[in-house]
Amino acid sequence: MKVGVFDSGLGGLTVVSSIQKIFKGAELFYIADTAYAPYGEKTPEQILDRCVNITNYLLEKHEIKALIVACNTATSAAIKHLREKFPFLIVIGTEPGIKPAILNTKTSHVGVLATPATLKGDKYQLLVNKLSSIKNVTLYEQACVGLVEQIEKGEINTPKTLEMLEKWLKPMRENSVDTIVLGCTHYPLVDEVIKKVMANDVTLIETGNAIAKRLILLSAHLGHINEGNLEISVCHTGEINKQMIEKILENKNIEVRKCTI
Ligand code: DGN
Repeated sequence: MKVGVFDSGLGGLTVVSSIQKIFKGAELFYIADTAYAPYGEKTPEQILDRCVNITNYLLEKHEIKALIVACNTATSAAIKHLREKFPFLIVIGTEPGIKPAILNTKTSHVGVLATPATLKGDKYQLLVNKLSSIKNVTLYEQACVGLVEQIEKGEINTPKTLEMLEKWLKPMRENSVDTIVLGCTHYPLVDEVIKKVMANDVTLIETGNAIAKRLILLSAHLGHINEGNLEISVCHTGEINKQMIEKILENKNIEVRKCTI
């Protein structure tokens, strides 16, 4: 079962990691579109353009049967169009786990961390409106400008990252937020720092597991007979952060190639 996965950088590997844990028959082809990161500050048209080019590349080179947009920002800008343009593909997007957060919170105060593009997108607003009838919850939304870049540089527990998170999380900590939605696939990589700053037993909601389960469900009819495999390609001319990749996937034997799309 050949599955293409992509993100604007290494963040989508958090989704790959979840898939590898429960779907052993997936042959994964991951594209880290680092040259165009961060998507969060691009226009919807620019993001859509990249998504279409990457999908065409994955289809031509690897004949994928399913595509995972492992990026909230790209899902918001492009998922509808990708489903229309590639109707023969299983296309799975990523969206902030607002529903599990609403169901989890005891204080009815929920934090949402995401990129500016995700929070501004119609898709996010529709999701929030749709879920507002479940329970009356106050949302503390925070656009984390610059956090993706920090993570891509491997600056996880550095004073600058800590300072950024301290500023964004302070209102949440002071208002009894007990559940925070990680609305960007990069953010699980700073989960420990977020917990440290919150200084309470905050629950963090990420989406990798839900995506992995959805992939298994939607692809069941295709049969999964192979062993599973992972190939990582990075669209980037600079140095590749191999250490970060190994850390996310808890594996030191990963081959990483460069590609141009
Ligand atoms: N991992 C992407 C997301 O989930 O939105 C980051 C997007 C970006 O490049 N800022």
